[in-house]
Amino acid sequence: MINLTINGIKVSVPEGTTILEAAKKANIHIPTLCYLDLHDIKMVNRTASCRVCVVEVEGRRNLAPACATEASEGMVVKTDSIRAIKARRTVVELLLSDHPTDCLVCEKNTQCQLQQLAADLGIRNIRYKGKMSTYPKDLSSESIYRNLDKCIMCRRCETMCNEVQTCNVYSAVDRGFETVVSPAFGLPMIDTQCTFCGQCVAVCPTAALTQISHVSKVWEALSDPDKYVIVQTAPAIRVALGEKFGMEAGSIVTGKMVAALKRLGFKKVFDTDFAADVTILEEAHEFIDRLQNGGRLPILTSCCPSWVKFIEHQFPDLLDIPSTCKSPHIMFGTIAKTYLADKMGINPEKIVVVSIMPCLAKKYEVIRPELKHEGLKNVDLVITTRELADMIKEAGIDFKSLCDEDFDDPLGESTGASVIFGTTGGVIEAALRTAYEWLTNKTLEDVEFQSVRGLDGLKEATININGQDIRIGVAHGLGNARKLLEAIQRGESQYHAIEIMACPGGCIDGGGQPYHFGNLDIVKKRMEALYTEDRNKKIRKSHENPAVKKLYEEYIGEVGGEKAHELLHTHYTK
Ligand code: HC0
Ligand code: SF4
Repeated sequence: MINLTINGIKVSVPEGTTILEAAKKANIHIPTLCYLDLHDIKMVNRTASCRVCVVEVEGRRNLAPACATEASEGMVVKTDSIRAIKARRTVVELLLSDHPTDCLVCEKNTQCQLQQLAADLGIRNIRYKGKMSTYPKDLSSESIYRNLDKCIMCRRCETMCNEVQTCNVYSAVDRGFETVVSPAFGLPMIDTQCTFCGQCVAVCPTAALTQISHVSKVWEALSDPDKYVIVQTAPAIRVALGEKFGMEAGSIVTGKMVAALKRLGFKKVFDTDFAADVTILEEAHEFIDRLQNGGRLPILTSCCPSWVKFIEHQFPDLLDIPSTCKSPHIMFGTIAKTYLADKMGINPEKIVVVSIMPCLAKKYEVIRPELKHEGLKNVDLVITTRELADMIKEAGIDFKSLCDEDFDDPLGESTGASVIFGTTGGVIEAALRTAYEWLTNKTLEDVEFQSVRGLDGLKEATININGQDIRIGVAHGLGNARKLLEAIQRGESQYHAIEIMACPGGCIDGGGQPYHFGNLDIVKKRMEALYTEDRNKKIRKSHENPAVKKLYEEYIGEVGGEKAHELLHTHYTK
């Protein structure tokens, strides 16, 4: 162990510990900006580029960045000396000297870590006046808005994209003041291998990276008397939306969310979970068919659009292995514009389907041409959890005091299996609940598969079905997915089925969720809340959902049949 003194307090830490981590252990706060430690998903951004965390170390002439300086035996550190505080203020003023000061109308207003730091340090004027950068804004995609004038070169996006997601979209280009973090050759995002996972947006401390907002289009649709605007909510929204209204992380706000959506003027409020149950029927059927008829294994889940884009770009030779199922929210859109439209006697052209998603890739997914049905987009508009919170605030709705309301019928009925889609491991757990019963004709008593739960990047389970060991793999985070795909390419994969979600943690930590800036305890609480929702459901297996059974009886016919394929399945392109 190493013994050092920080602000007069003696601290013992293991060798290799930084001053920043040692100070944390002694409950001493050193402000940081570029530094980000997402320990559970093995991402640490320690570029030491911002120098906000500088501290005084006795015997050293220069101040040291606490995030990148290891503690050593007998070290005496001062984090709160006048010299350290003054240097920190200067650093922040220099950062602000070429930063736009349009905070009042900034996308990140009140959520910006630079703004918060300036407030914490009591900065009231900026002594330096710098040249301002004027980069063109990148609005090329449906998902990600890049405004490099607000980039502070923390490089978190680069670490996230290159090391965790292994997509290698960003690197630092140019020199000196002109240096920016950008795709190669300054390409617009739409022309890169970006998967639109939004994880770079989730870690950006300022508004250099944010989402393309579709809020005004939703308001327009809601006020159009010729439109019939319905909404569906993804599993992960209900356990995160409350955070935007000051509620504890992991608060389950399903009923309040439904009530708020009704007040916003949506004609019907439905649940993506209903379609997740449909997905399980189709996916379990496809799995059993491949298993029994010598089809290509492992089968890969296909509900995460960012993951689908990743395999299309990076593993085009493996496009025959993902399930052909559309994602649940796209299935929902198809069902709404066919079955529901018929049932309610509404012209599908008048129906506007809005999805509330924790995800930025869903914004891109809905414009994929192969996901149109009879010339109509399945889903018209996607807004994120953050955008929904903005709308609720804009409408003046007192979210916390709302009384719970129920989803509408028939596309609002769901099971516990579908709600856990929102967390890593949940889709495959839901599929196993159904596949086991279909293959054995026995009741699965214990529906909880603990080994596929939790935040480990790669997880596995083996379940014996009719004497055969079925091996399951789970990966979240695209870097982990890459490992499983490379094993498949080498012919070394032992799995029969694999679930992949692009975002570390799954949708609960999607790029459209409330910002947590590295506090993975929040993600764990959202995860726990989904498992609580599952336990609270009367029905916990997708194939027992009565509204889904009725959909097949009245409209689709056989699971995996011709109509099911026409409506609920898709294909992939290189
Ligand atoms: Fe997900 Fe989904 S679970 S991708 O994570 O499968 O975004 O929450 O809505 O479609 O259901 C996201 C979350 C969804 C879909 C579902 C799947
Ligand atoms: Fe990389 Fe994902 Fe950001 Fe695209 S959205 S640049 S893939 S981290």
